[in-house]
Amino acid sequence: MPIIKARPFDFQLDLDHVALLCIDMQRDFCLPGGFAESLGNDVSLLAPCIPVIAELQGAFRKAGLPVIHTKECHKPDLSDLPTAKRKRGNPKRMIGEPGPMGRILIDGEEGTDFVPENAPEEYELVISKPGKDSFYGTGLLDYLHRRNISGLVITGVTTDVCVQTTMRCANDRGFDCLLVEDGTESFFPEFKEYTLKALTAQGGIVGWTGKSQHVLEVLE
Ligand code: TIU
Repeated sequence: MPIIKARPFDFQLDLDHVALLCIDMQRDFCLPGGFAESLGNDVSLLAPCIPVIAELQGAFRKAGLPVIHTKECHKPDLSDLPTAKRKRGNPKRMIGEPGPMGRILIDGEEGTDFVPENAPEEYELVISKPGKDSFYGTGLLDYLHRRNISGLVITGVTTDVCVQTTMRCANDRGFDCLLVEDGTESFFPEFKEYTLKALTAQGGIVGWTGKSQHVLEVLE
């Protein structure tokens, strides 16, 4: 089985049972005028992972391996939005309110869609999720079981929020997870560093982290 150099030790990439998971590469998080900026974040901090994820997506597609996309969003009638989440952070624009890219974090709006560089192909699975955990309120687990997937190469934003939450929840559901270090970013660089360390401490208590270069080498 192909081996990827990783932390805390090598990761076995089982090419028959692996998928690339791209978490929330949405305009609302990555571009000015979106939800993340309305929470006071500097969205330019997320930019470095966009081309890295694009390259990984290309390599997975070329190898015929599944690429899965998540987007954090809510129904237009807000029936899946807890009041606590709507009010949290006292944002300039609350979820559901109009912004420069449509209603903030509402499924189907321009801002909720993916940045063009990381957009899904028509045939790829897109998971709309109301929370930070990609399994909560979604069909992700069923899909992974149906496809017989046991390993996830994880990318996306932000490292310490939706990415970390999803990786912990995937680990509890029995998946071997490799988080791509340069394929994820945070609004807080120190939180990214800390998260990578926390996930891999204690002999990989939650999983592995590794560089995109080593994943690409194996896929080629
Ligand atoms: N605000 C922030 O850092 N992240 C989120 O709200 N969602 C994701 O991480 N995708």
